[in-house]
Amino acid sequence: MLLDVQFDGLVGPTHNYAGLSRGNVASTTHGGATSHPHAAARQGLAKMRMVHDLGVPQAFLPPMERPDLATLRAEGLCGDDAAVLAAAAREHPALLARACSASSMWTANAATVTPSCDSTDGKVHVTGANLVSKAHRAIEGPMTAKLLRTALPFAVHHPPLPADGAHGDEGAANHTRLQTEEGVVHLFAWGVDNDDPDALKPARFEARQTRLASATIAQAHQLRAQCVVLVQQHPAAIDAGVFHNDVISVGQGALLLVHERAFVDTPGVLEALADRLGKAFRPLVVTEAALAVDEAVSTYLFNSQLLHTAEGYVLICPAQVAAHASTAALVQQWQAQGDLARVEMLDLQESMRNGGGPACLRLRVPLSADELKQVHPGFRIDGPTLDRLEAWVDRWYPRALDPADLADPTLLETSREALDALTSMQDMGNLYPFQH
Ligand code: SUG
Repeated sequence: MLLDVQFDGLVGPTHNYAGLSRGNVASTTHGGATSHPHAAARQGLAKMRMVHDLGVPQAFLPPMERPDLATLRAEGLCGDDAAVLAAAAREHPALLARACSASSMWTANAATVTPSCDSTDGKVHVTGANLVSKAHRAIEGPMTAKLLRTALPFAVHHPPLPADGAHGDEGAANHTRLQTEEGVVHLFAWGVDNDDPDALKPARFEARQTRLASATIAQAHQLRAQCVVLVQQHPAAIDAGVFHNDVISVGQGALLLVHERAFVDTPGVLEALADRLGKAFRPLVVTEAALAVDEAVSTYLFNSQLLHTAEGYVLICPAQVAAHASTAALVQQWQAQGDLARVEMLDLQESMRNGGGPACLRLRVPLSADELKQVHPGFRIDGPTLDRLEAWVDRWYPRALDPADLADPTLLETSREALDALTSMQDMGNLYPFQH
């Protein structure tokens, strides 16, 4: 049996809003606002506790070190850490913002993962995302690789795709694995095809995932051709703020929640999926009349976390879904007709203000029971670990943070002490460059 391990990003002590993600409405709206790292981390941990209590295996990836001094030094800033921070704040504020981004918390973008039962060599395959379309995210690659190699030592780890415009890869945010008794599908959604001059393109915002990146990963992971479905995101949806496909569809097992305007040819996509998955495939299609795409973006209904549990499908929604009449009615209807066993609402406001909902905060790693035993124990979550992590957050995290605080060398020092305490508490070894 396959277990969908949920690897959540643990929010870091310098969680902040820098308005760095053009095309992501929440990020650009909240740039410069005061953030609340302690509340942000506790909200993320509350979600992990809920998932763990539902009987779904939960794990986490520790925060990256931010500010990332290596990014600043690579741009020629020198001197001790305090001098580098001061020079960056004074002369290169945009660079400093990039080096401080909270973005590694959204682990749905960390990688694409294939379970061993779907690859022809019978191995788990992992490709870390290159995230080249955003400068503040492109710096995550090396640390992501280190974390995933440490957490999943038994998997085949592929290097990120080349960091060029042809291979823009955003990880699992554009990838969904569906399964019924009849078949398995890996649905790869891409936004731009540089090899096809006639393919539609968004007019306002750039598409982040290229077709070539999706196709290359499907091949490198040795997915059987009949399992792979490559589809184009609707350019109009990208222009309305659907910067990743997981803002407009979410699937798990036999169930797919999807907006009718998610893809260029949504009926064709559903037909291709039904062909492979058979009668058990259950698409729940939301029409524009029931919910406009921009309402899907503002509520993040489709970024809810869909889990297959012993009691059936459970949907963990951001609180915004309960507060909006149309989305509240939709989830009620899905529950009433028996598609969902349970719906939960969670306050994830601190993440939502940067465009990250419940599904952005987790990377699904489907493993066999035997593989799950080989996950590094320091990354696994259980009740006592959650208690320890909460106490650790309470001890180290600032309650409020303004963008100007990010250049404070004391904040860097305290954050490093916190990360050092985390790796020794979890017996993770020396993960961070500052520990070497
Ligand atoms: O890449 N926001 C992230 C949000 C990622 C959401 N992930 C998924 N949909 N899977 C992004 O746009 C904002 C950072 C800032 O502005 O401070 C940011 O990077």
